[in-house]
Amino acid sequence: MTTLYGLKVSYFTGKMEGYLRYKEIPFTYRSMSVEDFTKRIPEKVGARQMPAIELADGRWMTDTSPMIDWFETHYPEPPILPADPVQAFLCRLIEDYADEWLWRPAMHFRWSYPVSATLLARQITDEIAPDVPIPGWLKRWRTERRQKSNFVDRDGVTPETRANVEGGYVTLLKLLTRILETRPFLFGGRPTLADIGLFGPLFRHFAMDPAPGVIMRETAPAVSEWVYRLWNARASRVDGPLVAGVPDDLLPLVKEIGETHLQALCANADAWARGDKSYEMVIQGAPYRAVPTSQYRVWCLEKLQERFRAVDDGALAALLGGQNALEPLLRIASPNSGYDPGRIAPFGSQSIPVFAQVRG
Ligand SMILES: N[C@@H](CCC(=O)N[C@@H](CS)C(=O)NCC(=O)O)C(=O)O
Repeated sequence: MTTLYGLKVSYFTGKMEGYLRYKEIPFTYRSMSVEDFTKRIPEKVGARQMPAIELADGRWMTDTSPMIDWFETHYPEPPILPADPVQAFLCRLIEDYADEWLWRPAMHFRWSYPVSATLLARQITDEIAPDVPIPGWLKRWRTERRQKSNFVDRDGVTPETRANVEGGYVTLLKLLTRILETRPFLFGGRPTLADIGLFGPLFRHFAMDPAPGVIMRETAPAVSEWVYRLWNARASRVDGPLVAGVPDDLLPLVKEIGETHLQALCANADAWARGDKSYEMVIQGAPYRAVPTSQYRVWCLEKLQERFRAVDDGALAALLGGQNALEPLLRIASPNSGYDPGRIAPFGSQSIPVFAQVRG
């Protein structure tokens, strides 16, 4: 049996569960213990991160994007990627934006607001560390401090960027509401990788956490409905057709990704090439400083460029160009992450986390 290790409040565990449930791939969920997270799983996969999967044959894997690609080769029907290569590329782009760019607002809304932080510190420690013999208040204090300092304070959230960090979430809700008013999922009648990618931040953080949750329920109920529609979707009964082509209502999302995530990927890849541990960037006018450089995110840009070049369709370049997203996608001539040269991800014991500098 496939065993998924994670936590019930975790961004990427939620993404993986959403995928496995929709595809009706049998699996058992196990809460990750502190021992799993800090020792057992890093020994198996390399990265200290969740989720991780142990297959029935004893092999381990991590990293949701390559894991989903691997499952797609074993459970191909119905495919999570559209047959239309332009739509498929947009799914990859939206997934990457959801995985990497929305991480910061998701962590900010969770850890900067006491109403969220208090609840989440309790939920996390109750699940990951029920038997650790130190007082509960100390476990919760340590968890809150670890998460806030690594993923908010040391990830560029400051008084100067806070409005941009929060505004990105509000913009996303507006853009998704327009799309979901006309169809159940981003590309039509069934989920694609675009929905699964967005599910990471939107389910376990933005819908479930108190501070962003109230914003979603009050201002974007169509998005709340989509979150739970996807959680309940099963391939054997949710099998509506996808739309033809790329509907106009998806274009503002591509533009938003070009202004935010792709700019950040370029700034990060430049810093990596210079050997800098952190970098500055201006996103939609907001000055982000001391953002930690991520080798993993250089790999993200490398993969996106590779996938773009594989499409070989002028229509895709025209679509991205029309939203100012082509230039940042291709700005860095050859991002060279040096990660996964043997193309063995999601397997192997050398996988890397998104941030190498996490403390605690
Ligand atoms: N690229 C990975 C990212 C996984 C990830 O970063 N997971 C978070 C929790 S949702 C984590 O374990 N972070 C490491 C930490 O907290 O130290 C994936 O797609 O699975």
